[in-house]
Amino acid sequence: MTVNIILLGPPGAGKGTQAARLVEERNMVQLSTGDMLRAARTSGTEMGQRVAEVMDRGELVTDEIVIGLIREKLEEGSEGGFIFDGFPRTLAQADALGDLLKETGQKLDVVIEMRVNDDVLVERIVGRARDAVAAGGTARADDNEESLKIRLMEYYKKTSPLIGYYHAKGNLRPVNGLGEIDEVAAEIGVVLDA
Ligand code: B4P
Repeated sequence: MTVNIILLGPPGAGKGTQAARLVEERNMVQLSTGDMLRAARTSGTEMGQRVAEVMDRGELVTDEIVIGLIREKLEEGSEGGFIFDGFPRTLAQADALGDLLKETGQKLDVVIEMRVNDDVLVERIVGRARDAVAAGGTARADDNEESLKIRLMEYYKKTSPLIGYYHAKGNLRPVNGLGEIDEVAAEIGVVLDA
C-alpha cells in the first residue's frame, strides 16, 4: 500500500525521529529537507555556503531551493509512500507540493500534526546539543538557544498557518508529541492504519 504523509510540527517536535521509525517499519521513503540541506552545505558549492548561513541563523531557506530538492526526489517514486519530514514549511511550499504530486500522478493522504509545548522543544534541542558534545562530537550549528528562538519564530509565523490549510482540506490529524518516542510512534501507527 502506498501512503504519502507529511510530518508537521515545530523544531524538535520529533519529525526526524518518527520518520526514521516509519522507514524501518513501513518501507516508506523519508524526504527530510533538513537532511538534504545539511548535505548541500557540505557540498562546497556556493549554494551550499548560502544555505549554511541561513540554517545556522535558524531562518528558513528559500522556497525555490527547497522545492527544487523535493521535485528531484518525487520523480523517483516510492513503493511504500513518501514521508515529507519538515516539508512543506510555508504556504508556497504546500501549494508546490500539491502541484508536484498531481504532476507525478500521486496524492497526499495524511498530514500528521505533532503537538509539543515550547518548553519541551527547547529542552530536547538543548539536550541534543549537550549529548553531541558529551559524546566527543560537535552540536548542530543551529542547536543553540539563540538560533532556536528564531527557528520557533519562523515556525509560528510561516509554518503554523499550514495547520489551517490542511485542516480545510480535511487531511489533518493531530498527534500528542509529548510522550516517549514509542508512545508517539504508536499513536502515529493508529492514524496510518485507520
Ligand atoms: P530540520 O532538520 O527539519 O529539523 P528540526 O525541525 O529542528 O527537527 P525535528 O522535528 O526533525 O526534530 P528531531 O526528530 O530531530 O530543520 C533544520 C533547518 O533546516 C531549519 O531550521 C531550516 O533552516 C532548514 N529547513 C528544513 N526544511 C526546510 C524547508 N522545508 N524550508 C525551508 N527551510 C528548511 O528531534 C529533536 C530532538 O528531540 C532529538 O534529540 C530527539 O532525540 C529528541 N526527541 C524526539 N522525539 C522525542 C520524544 N518523543 N521524547 C523525547 N525526546 C525526543
